[in-house]
Amino acid sequence: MNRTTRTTLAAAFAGVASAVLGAGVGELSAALIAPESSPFAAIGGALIDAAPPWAKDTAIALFGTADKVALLVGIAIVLLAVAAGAGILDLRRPPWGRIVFIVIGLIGAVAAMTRAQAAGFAWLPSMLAGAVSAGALLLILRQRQKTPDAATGAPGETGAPGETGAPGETGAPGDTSPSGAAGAPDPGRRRVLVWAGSATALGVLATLGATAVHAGTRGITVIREALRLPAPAVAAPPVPAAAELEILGLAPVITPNERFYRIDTALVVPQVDPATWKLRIHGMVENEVELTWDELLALPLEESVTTLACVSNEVGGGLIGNALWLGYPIRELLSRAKPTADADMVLSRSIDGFTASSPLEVLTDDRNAILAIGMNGEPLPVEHGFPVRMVVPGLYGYVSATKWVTELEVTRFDEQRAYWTDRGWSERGPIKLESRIDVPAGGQGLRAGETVIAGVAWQQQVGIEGVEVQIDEGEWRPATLATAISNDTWVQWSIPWTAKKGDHVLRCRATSKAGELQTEEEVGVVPDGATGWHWRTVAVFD
Ligand SMILES: Nc1nc2c(c(=O)[nH]1)N[C@H]1C(S)=C(S)[C@@H](COP(=O)(O)O)O[C@H]1N2
Ligand SMILES: [Mo]
Repeated sequence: MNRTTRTTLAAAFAGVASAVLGAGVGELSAALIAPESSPFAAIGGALIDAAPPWAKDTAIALFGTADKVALLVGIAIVLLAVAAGAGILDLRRPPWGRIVFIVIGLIGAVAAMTRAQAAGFAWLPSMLAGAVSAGALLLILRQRQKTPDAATGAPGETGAPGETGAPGETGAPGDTSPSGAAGAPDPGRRRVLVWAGSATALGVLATLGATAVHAGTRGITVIREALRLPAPAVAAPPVPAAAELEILGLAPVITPNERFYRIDTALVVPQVDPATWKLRIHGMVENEVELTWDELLALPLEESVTTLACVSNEVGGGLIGNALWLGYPIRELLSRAKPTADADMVLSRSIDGFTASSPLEVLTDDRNAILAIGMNGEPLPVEHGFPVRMVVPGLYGYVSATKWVTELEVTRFDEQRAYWTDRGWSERGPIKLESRIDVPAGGQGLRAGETVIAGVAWQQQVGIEGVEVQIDEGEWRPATLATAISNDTWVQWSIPWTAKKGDHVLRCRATSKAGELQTEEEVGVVPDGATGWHWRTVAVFD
């Protein structure tokens, strides 16, 4: 490796080190001021909102519910590559590398300020990150230019005005080393490496500090854990014992909170204090209504079991769960607000700016469309919308299940558009009739002999009449349904199978209580939910 290459690599390292330090300082300051203003969260959040319609789909298909981690890792990789480039740029064309860092800081600041929850100082962490990166790059690259004497002298010397005339400023990397011969040890480069290494270590420390601050100030988690839910005025009937088939590998009929899928656009989970939470019902109403947490808790709350499903759930996918919810009927609140006759939609808005469009009639008919505060006997988990979310049987989550909800605007479909409608998804999202095979697990070998095929089926608000199973090209045979909790929940099903040696294809299809047969036609999740029969192949051994 010749000297120019080594100097270039050292400059790239200087760029990366400066970025790590800047990002660490940015994250730490954000953790101290306001978590939503984290430079990473702000840029990531802006990217999520700006992403083209197919991107969410692809991200979920590739990474599932780890899509956010994947996004952050992606941002980090891109930033590190840009930072390495900035280091080299600053070596060759000072001060352009530093300008790159300042510009990235500005982008982060703008992103942070335009987030829905932006606090007054939202720009600060990103600007700090940009400024610290630029300053660090200047300091690190300067180490190259000091004469050996200056290096052993007072540290304050680095700011000496004479530096502007240093040889390094000419922009020719080969000329910058104070030591002449190629291949000879280069104390300037060594100093660059030492300073860059120290900056990296400091940056990592600051990032760890930010993590520690997050862990230490989990105020909302503490508040949530101290909460006691009021007893329901209307309790749900106990889940019938016959609703749970208890087959290994089959999704339990009630999904435990920690196994419940999570889908949202929030990179940083909104931290909403119930003490300051308020719901505002406004728009095309005769009376604006405001509701505080204490007022909500004082209302007669009702329990209901509802299966929530995501429109991005592929046939056979896991973006669906069933829980016991505790909440208050939205219909009662809307009857207080008195929507005007020409209103046909409610745009629910969460504290982070997400919006969902639900047909007004769905929120005013007699179904269990609720403002939920409890999930499976606990306050809502923070990532599932604490303290208050919506749950509406029969609609996909993206048009109904607003988490961290703070606003219901009564309006019209031809006047307002919701978050996902602007990104290519349908403005209405009734849940489609579907069924899924859980057992036997796909791709897994199976012993020949007596076994069982089992799964779940759902069409909220309608209910499931039956499920049929087909093995290879054989007859469709009716499965046995477990007892359904209600028409708003999925129902388990199973069918015995004498598995013979060889490869087999298993299919299932459901019929609804309205007499509809689940369609075989395979359509993708965009714009309003996937259809098709779920199938899987199994290899049966002796
Ligand atoms: N604030 C907010 N609420 C939201 C979303 C969101 O991105 N932000 N996503 C919706 C979607 S697409 C679904 S499927 C459900 C998922 O709810 P869960 O994460 O509790 O399973 O939340 C809905 N509520
Ligand atoms: Mo969703």
